[in-house]
Amino acid sequence: MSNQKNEFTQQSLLEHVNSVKIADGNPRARAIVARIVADLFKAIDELDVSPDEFWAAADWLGRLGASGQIGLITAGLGFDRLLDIRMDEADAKAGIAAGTPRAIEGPLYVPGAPLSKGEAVLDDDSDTRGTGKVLIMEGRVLDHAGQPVANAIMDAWHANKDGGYSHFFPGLKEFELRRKIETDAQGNYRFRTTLPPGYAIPPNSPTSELFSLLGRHGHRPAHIHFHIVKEGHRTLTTQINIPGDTYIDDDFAFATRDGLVLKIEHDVSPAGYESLGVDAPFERAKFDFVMQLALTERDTDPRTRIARAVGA
Ligand code: MBD
Ligand code: FE
Repeated sequence: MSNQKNEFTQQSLLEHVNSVKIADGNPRARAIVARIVADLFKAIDELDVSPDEFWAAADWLGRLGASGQIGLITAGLGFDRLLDIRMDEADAKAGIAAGTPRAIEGPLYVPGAPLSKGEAVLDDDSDTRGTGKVLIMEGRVLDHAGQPVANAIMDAWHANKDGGYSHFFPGLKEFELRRKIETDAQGNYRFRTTLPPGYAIPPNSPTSELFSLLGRHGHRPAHIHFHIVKEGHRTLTTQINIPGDTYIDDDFAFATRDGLVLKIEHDVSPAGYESLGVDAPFERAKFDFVMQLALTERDTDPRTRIARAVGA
């Protein structure tokens, strides 16, 4: 009898890849990888993927990782929103009051922004100041029962006039257009900034390469991100959208939500807003954020999504 131990069919190779081991490893990791490998073997066979197609994809993945754009692709292919939908479903099933709709963190949150009490000027050190309309956003942070949350720490961050975020886009200052605001005793916050434009994925990049193959655009409507932390409450990660944007219902990252589009009042008088550096009529939006009750300590984790996942 000839030794056939190292000869495989597609099926026996798959079974071997997914069963071979010298130690238990991590059973959860083994189960997930086994499933993904099985699905990919199947896709390659059913779609008759050629070696050139496979190796072009492998090259693209390598370049994607090196470019730091994995978080753009996860968002653009709907995975970030999928995770939010699943969390919404889990809350509904468990009867947990929803609060302000969650919206994806995105790949561009940076912890450590300068902190101020009650109010902040996001655009005070930014070249973006003066390039667009002034927006003042104000309101309260409330708990699940509608009570004010004092001393909550709110991070707000957004793009500059060119759609670029500090830390990721050349030429911006360290925490430009990123601030932390601590709510006052009544849960109030307010800030001034320059209304941001939308965002577009970088041209000539692994992300734009895939999007052009898919015949898709890489635009997000104008938005501002928030991350709100307070002990006893579930960390709230969300975004608001600026109404009227061309892409308001066509976000490449699927992050926009109907409940998060601001209602903007035009030409508001600057009286009472002098501390925010306004001396002419501006755009104002009132918005209250509602936090969910924390059920576990992990719910209150203040870190970025990646740090939370890998313990950094
Ligand atoms: C962004 O500004 C953003 O918010 C997301 C989710 C993805 C890419 C760029
Ligand atoms: Fe963004």
